[in-house]
Amino acid sequence: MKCFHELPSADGLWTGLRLAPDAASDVPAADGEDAAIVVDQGAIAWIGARAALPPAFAALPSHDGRGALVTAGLVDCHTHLVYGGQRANEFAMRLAGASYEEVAAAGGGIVSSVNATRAADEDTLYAQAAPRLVQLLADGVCAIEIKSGYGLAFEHERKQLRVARRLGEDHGVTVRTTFLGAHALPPEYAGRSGDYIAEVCDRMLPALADEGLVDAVDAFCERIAFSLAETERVFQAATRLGLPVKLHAEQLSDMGGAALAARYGALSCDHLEHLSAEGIAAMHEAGTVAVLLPGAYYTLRDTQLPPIEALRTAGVPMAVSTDHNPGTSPTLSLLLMVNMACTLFRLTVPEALAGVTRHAARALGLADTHGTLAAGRPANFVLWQLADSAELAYWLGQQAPRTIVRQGRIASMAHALEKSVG
Ligand code: DI6
Ligand code: FE
Repeated sequence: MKCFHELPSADGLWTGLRLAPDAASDVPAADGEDAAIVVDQGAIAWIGARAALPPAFAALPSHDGRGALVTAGLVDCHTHLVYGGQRANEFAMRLAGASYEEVAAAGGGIVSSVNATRAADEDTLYAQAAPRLVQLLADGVCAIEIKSGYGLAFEHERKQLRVARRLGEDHGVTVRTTFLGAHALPPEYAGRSGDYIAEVCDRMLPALADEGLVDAVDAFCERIAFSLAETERVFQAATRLGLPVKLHAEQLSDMGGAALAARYGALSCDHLEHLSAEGIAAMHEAGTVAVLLPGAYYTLRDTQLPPIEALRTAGVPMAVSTDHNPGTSPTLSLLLMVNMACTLFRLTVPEALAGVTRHAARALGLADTHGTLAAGRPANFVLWQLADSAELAYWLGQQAPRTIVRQGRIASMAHALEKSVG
């Protein structure tokens, strides 16, 4: 595979584009109008209706988009991409009737991935995660969150986060790392969750943050994971270090985690099948994004839908993500999640598309640089050979032809775009 830095530059004038609804934040061009984008030194220098192109740009080398639909680069705002092994055996157990909680109680679940992750060295973890990242990126993803949480001990959490950073550098993709030390209780701390939380807050987090490995802090607040009080200790530790927080909240039961997270100004609360009216109000008040994860809902054959209509009415921004992980959401297609968010959760197509662009960027604290197209932002956009933006949600597990511009480089060219020097 070509190293990212050897890929062709996207600099120049991109023409023959149709901006997808909601794709751009400051563009006068109407949806569907013949639009153009100027890329200069890896950033968007101008975007708008072709007819309004400033003459100074007209003579730049041009890339003919041939009528392609354009969206901002997609953002996958919740993944557990770096781990050892896989858990197909649990899939079989669940098919035979075992619940997620029963699988965990039988020694499976998160802890089995912890064992495989601890056993793998950094290069092995990297080698396993890199092809997964490549597959995710093929859907047009330009920014991704990667959580730790399968190490659950300092050196193993560090290993995961270092791999996440390396993946971002090598593949030219924006990676936001999230420390999820409070994901599960490691077996060596059985019966001593308070001691483990102290280790997470007082040793692991400060040292990892000191190494620049932590962009945000997350916890799993659930009956099978950590209590509300333990979660709050993690948030206090993050706040002391000036790090933003997020939370796996109300997935299996209503623990009141979302309201707690909102009190700490959380970037996002994720899962939310059992979210209460109080949680919604608190999230709205705090500007916290609701991250919906239809892959986990589907895999667990959950029947409790997240309160979509109430979130919509309250005006809480809704993001959609893969939650890629080996236990409950082994998917590597963000577009499949767009489809499922519509089909299973009844999001409208524009809501689901905003969920993997604008709102997903906001859930990562990247609203100023990712998720919409505007002059001054890094050039992250995707040209889709599709007639209608609804096709981004409609096709079920099929790859539409696409040209991906990521961090100012042409990362993939699914059809032959003409490049003529003007
Ligand atoms: N929520 C999830 O969906 C994953 N972790 C979490 O906190 C599941 C992780 C796993 O089962 O390995
Ligand atoms: Fe998750």
